[in-house]
Amino acid sequence: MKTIQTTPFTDQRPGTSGLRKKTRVFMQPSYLENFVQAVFDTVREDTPGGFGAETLVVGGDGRYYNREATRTILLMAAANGFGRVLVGRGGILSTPAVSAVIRRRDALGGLVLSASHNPGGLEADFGIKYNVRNGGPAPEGVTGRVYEHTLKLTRYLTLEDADIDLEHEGTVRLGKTEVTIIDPLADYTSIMEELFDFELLRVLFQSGFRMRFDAMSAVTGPYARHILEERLGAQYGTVVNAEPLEDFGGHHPDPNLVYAAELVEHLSGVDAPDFGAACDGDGDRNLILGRDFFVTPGDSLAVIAEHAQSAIHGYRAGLAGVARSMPTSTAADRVAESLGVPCYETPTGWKFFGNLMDAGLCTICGEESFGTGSNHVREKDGLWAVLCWLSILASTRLGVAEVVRQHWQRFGRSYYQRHDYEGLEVAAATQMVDALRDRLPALAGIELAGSRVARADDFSYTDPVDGGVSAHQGLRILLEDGSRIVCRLSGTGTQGATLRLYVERYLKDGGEGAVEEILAPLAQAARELIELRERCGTDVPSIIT
Ligand code: G16
Repeated sequence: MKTIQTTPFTDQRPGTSGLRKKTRVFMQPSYLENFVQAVFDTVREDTPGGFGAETLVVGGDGRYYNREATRTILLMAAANGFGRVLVGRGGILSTPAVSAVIRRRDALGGLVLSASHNPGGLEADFGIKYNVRNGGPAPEGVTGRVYEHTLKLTRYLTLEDADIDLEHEGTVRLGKTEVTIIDPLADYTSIMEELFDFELLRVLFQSGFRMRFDAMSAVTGPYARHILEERLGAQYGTVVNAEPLEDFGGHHPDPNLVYAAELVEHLSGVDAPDFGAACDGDGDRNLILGRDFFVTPGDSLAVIAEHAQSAIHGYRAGLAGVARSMPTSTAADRVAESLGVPCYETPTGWKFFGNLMDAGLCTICGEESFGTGSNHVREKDGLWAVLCWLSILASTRLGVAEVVRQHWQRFGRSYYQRHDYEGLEVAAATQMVDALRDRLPALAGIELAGSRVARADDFSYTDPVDGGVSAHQGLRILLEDGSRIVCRLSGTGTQGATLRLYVERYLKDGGEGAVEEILAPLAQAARELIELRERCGTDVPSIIT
């Protein structure tokens, strides 16, 4: 065992979802080690019995530096006295699979190596986050303490280098620690089999139903091939870009209309498959498409909640509640109301759903950032969403567009867009948001986009389970006609600042309006209100989703 002297880095405060930086930043001597040691020091404070009887799970999305980081962590976990470490073969585990393994194997927690939907490679992004015993991302109380530890760290613990074979399943010893290389697919697939009626889905594929799943050269390739093609009998070749690559084939593994353009193109025209889907780098986000039809994440959440009890085996007992992040469209609220269950509004970040689920308050939850999930794990889960949709299509015998149109007919439609302005200068962007925050009290009553501001506030969340307060979670401008503008800075970017402007308008018009037209006045009002051009020199979004 070696004790290595180190000095703190001052930039290791976890963001929306762990620590994300450029890969080269992580590759600096001691950078990864310091953060991991800070996590272990924090977690040890909450583990009075020490780590000797505890299990740690380690896995990542296979991006550049995944393997090296995994080896570093294994040596450190052994030096820090963990009884057992479970690692996905090849260092691979999708983010929902890490959550599944933690829960099923009663682990203390896990380290997830991923920068999610951000590109991978030496010149791209890397990330790490700690998940706690419930399988979900560490709550703010824990990440805040991790940050404090990073600021005062003077040493980290590791072992003499050892040659660890990550490529074959089996168990080796590192000092007193048992390291087991596990099949990355097994625990996750078992959970999917418990939740979904695989026989029903096999019959769907036998009936000639065609789909295309784009794994974006990222971690879901092996999972989707195994479940969709090998277990459910989808035609071989249904899963494309199925080989996880260290640089995701040079692509941006973010499943939206821009970065999954090839899939969108494939789903257009009369010969297109019935159903299209994609997942992101680490497998927690999803994109759902019908033939010439895009399902917004807010609608996807609402439709899954609407059909869960009748169409999905694992939810036949009904839902305890629904939850969505504040900027996510309000479509799910209306479904929850019709089901007679509560709908919780949380800040952005999956970690906020964990407490609700642990307390049995919420079964299904989702976010505008292409994340949907349920209490089967404590992460959002891309393939789970795909299997939900397949189950809904199998049980309703309708197409994707028909399912959504029926939803709009019944509940009305939330026209919704998110406009991202990337690469802004950090100081200018921060001042811009601060300035709007200062003006919020004066906005009530003013005319905006053909309506009047009913209320404007800086969203603050009080966790209904532990009473914890998370303030400054996004500026909300609520109009009298039910429209909303939300504005916040991203907490997952690795370069400059990204402003997210979310616009929503609810209409009970059967849903046939043109989204751009309906939302253009709100989007323009949002840009003007925040003085985007004046303060940041641009008002052209980098991407609209
Ligand atoms: C993470 C979080 C999500 C959040 C998303 C975007 O997703 O887990 O809860 O919605 O980032 O966050 P932001 O708007 O702050 O960039 P992922 O898929 O990147 O882990």
